[in-house]
Amino acid sequence: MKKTIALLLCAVLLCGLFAGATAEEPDFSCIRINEFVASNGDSFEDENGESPDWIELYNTSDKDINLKGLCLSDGKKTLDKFVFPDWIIPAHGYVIVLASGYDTVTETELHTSFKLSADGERVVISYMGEILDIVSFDAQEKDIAYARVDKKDWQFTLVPTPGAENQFVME
Ligand SMILES: [Ca+2]
Ligand SMILES: [Ca+2]
Repeated sequence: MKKTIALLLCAVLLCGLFAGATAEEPDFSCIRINEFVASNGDSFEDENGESPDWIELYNTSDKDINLKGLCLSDGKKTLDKFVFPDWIIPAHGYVIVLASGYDTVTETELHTSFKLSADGERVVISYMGEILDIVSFDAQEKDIAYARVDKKDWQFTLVPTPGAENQFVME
């Protein structure tokens, strides 16, 4: 009888573990805002041949991450202006989001409902109302990217690198 109870307990515990595993929250702590251009002239052209502002995210981890549910915005007031669909960011790889105002997702492109203001505002990523990364910026010049140097610091660069490692060139 004791053995049966012990087995039952084991079964209940295991079920609990599996239920916990399936309900696991995605871990977006390894996703960073890495670079953006808030006044795009010819630093990036989308599949319509247009030149929307763009935001680059970087995955600092060794794992591919599905960004589904991650939110992107241009301010803290409304965090979920753009919510990622099923979309993989590769391990140590990049995803470009187009701040075009079109609010559409195609096979290859993500377009937000908002644009970035060249006069300055914010880029924010969040999940379930919790801000994961935020960058505030002042006035931006055409085709000059604002790019992350390290965990804390950002710099302007004359060489925008959408989808590739940031480069810092100012002359
Ligand atoms: Ca805006
Ligand atoms: Ca880059």
